[in-house]
Amino acid sequence: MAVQNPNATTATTRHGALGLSAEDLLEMYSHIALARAIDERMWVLQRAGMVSFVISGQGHEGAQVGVMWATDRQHDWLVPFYRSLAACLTKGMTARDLMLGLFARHGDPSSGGRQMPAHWAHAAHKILSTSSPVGTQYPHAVGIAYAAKLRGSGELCVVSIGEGGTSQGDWHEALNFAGIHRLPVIFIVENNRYAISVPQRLQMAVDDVAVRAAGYGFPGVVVDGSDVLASYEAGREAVRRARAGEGPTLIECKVERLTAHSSEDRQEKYRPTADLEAARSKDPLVVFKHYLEQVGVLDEARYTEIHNRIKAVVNDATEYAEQAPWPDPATVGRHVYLEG
Ligand SMILES: Cc1ncc(C[n+]2csc(CCOP(=O)(O)OP(=O)(O)O)c2C)c(N)n1
Ligand SMILES: [Mg+2]
Repeated sequence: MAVQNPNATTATTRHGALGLSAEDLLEMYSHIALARAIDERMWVLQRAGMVSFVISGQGHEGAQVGVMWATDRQHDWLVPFYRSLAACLTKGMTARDLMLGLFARHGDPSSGGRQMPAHWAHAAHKILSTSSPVGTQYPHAVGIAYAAKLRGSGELCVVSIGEGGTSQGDWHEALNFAGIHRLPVIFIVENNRYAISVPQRLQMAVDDVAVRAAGYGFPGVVVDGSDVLASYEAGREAVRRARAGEGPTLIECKVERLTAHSSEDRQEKYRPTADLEAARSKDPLVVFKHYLEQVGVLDEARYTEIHNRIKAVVNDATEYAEQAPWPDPATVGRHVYLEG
C-alpha cells in the first residue's frame, strides 16, 4: 500500500516509535469504524422493534482495539464483557457473527440464540462466554491463565470489566490469586465513570482503579482509552510482562460512554449536558481519524473506500441475520435441563 507521507513510517511519528506501520494503523482504524457502524445499526434495529435489546460499546472501541492489537490474536484468550464488541471483532468475530447473536438466530456462535444480546463468545476464536452477573468473568479469566501457566502453553488471557464491576468481590479475588501465582493475565478496566446512573465517586473512594493493583502485588497503569496508540503501548508492555513470566498487569482505560447505558436507559435524566458534550469530544474514532490524517495515512479517498466497504459489510450482516433460521423450539431446554 502506498503511504502518502514518507514520515508516516519513521520513528519520528508516535506509531513509528511503537513499531506500527501505516497498514497496522489503517487496519486498527477499520476495526474501530466497523465496530461503531455495527453498534449504530444495532440501535436502529432495536428502535425499529426488530431486536430486543442493545448495550453499546460506543466510546470504548479505541481502548479495546489498541490493547488487543498487542496480543497474539490467534493464540491468546479473551474474556469479554458486554461492551467488548470492538475487542471481539479484533479477535476474529465477524459482523455476521455479531448480528446472528443480536437477532438470536440458530447460527449465533455465542450461544445459538439462547443468550441475551452482547454476551459475546466464540470457541474457535478463544473468546469465552460471559455470565450476566458483572465480575464473574474475572475469576474465569484467571482460571484460563492458571491453566496456561500449568500447561506451559505460552497463552495469555485478556479480560475486561467496567469500573462499577470492580466493586464485586470476584474482581478482588481474581486479582489476588493472579498476583500470588504471577499468572499471564491482563486485567482491563474500561472506566467510563458511570455504572448505569451511579457515578464513580459513589462507587469508590479512589480516583483511579489502577492504584488497587499495588495491593495485589503487580503494576496498575492508567491510560487514556480514547487514545488508540497509548492503549496499544500499555497493552504491549502488559503482554511482555505476561510472556516473560512476570505476572499480571492492570490497565485502567479512561473511556467515554457515548450512549445511554443500554436501550433501556435514558442518560439525559442523570448526566449533565456538559458531561455528554465533553465525552463526545473524546470520541476515539474521531481522535484516531485526526491522527491518521495528520501523519498522512488517511486521505479522503481512502476514508471513503473504508467507510463504503464497512457500510456494505453491515448491510450484508443485517440481511444475513434477519433471514437466518431461528433455533428449533424443541431444543429450548438444552443446556438448562437434562435431555433424555
Ligand atoms: C452482580 C450484578 N449486579 C448488577 C448487575 C446489573 N448491572 C449490569 S451492568 C451494570 C453497571 C456496571 O457498570 P460498570 O461496571 O461501570 O460498566 P459499564 O456498564 O459502565 O461499562 C449493572 C449494575 C449485574 N449484571 N450483575
Ligand atoms: Mg462504567
